Amino acid sequence: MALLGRFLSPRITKIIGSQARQLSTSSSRQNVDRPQFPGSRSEYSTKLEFIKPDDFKGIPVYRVMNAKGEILPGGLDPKLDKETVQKMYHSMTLLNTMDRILYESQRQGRISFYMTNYGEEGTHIGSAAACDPQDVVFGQYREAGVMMWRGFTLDQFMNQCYGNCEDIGKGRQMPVHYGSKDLNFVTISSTLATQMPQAAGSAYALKRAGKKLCVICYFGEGAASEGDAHAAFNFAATLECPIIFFCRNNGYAISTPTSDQYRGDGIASRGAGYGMDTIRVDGNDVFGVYNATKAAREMCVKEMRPVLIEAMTYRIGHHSTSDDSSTYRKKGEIMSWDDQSPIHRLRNYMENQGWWSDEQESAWKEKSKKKVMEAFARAEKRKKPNPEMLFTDVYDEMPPRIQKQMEFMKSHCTQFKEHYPFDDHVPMT
Ligand SMILES: Cc1ncc(C[n+]2csc(CCOP(=O)(O)OP(=O)(O)O)c2C)c(N)n1
Ligand SMILES: [Mg+2]
Repeated sequence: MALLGRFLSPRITKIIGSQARQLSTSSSRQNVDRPQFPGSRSEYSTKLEFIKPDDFKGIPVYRVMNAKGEILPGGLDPKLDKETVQKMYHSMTLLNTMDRILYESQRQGRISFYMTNYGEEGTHIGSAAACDPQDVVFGQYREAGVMMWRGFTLDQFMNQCYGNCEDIGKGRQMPVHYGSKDLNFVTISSTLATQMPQAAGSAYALKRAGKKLCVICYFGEGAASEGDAHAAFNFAATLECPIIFFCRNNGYAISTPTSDQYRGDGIASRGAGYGMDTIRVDGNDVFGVYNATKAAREMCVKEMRPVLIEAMTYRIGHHSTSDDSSTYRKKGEIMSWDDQSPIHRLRNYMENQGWWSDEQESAWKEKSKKKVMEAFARAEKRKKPNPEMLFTDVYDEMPPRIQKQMEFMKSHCTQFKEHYPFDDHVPMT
């Protein structure tokens, strides 16, 4: 070093000196013999030992309220005001009523398809209430309650399911593929897990734009087996994106129970592997979900990093109207979960507070059913979209080849109009 110093400027000597000191500290670190491999943070061991998943206790399920609607000792009551709690209850029960009517309407052949949300109302409303309305939502398909909380109206739900001319998506999507730019809810794409890398990218964009907002990305435990889920987790973790990955673990991916889906401790156990803070929560405890999401949001927005929430719940309904769950699960199993319904729990809480009574319940039941039936009747009466809508909105200006196809469709349908009953459609131009 002294010899080198004679040939180098004092500044360079100083830099080399500090590097030499660093080297000697790292070699003294080497003396304690810590692994220096890039990509891990651990110690050496001479024990030939495999990590056994069963050696770990399962990840606990965070909850604050029991089935009787009582706040547990040590549990944090978020102390939401009466209006907010009643709004939560109204949304959860209105969602139930809407589900019943739209499910029946599919059975009667009035709409082509439907998916109910029974049993999962607590995950929707608890998480939606804890987010900022400007936070961007990416859903899977079973998150109608989140939209309802944000203000998607019964008419908007019904118009989408009927694919009528008032549908925001202009009747181009299957029922339940909702979306709303106004409500920052990205349109559903039910090809499993496609929303997840998109959500990570969107969170990265929010970060780059310096927004104090986050993305909340919902997905089922079944979708978590898709490659896209892993890509999304890793992108979000390495790029430190403000995103809440919200897993609705409802026990099934159509007919496949969780016992056949994975061998680890649910989805939460994967979070730490990606370097994400993670919590597992009782999805049937709306306040537990609220507290967990609120804390997760704060971490995302303040510290700019992703968080994983696994909300444990149960899918009470069939997967969709294309499924009959009686072929793969017992009625008793469903009944036992019905007793743990997030709706009953919240109602008990409200009654304990003196905020709800049997009279209020029956008045609300009647009122909410009427609201749903009226929206349903309005949606059914509306005309179907103009068939020309099939060709619009992909390009800002319609290219000549698409124009040609549209003209062909119009003349074909006019020539063979007896085969194309367009009377209940908005007329073509
Ligand atoms: C890529 C892809 N594969 C398969 C399907 C068919 N599919 C639709 S929903 C579903 C199960 C998803 O289960 P989960 O993610 O747990 O959500 P849940 O329906 O329970 O809410 C499957 C396999 C699909 N939509 N996309
Ligand atoms: Mg599932």
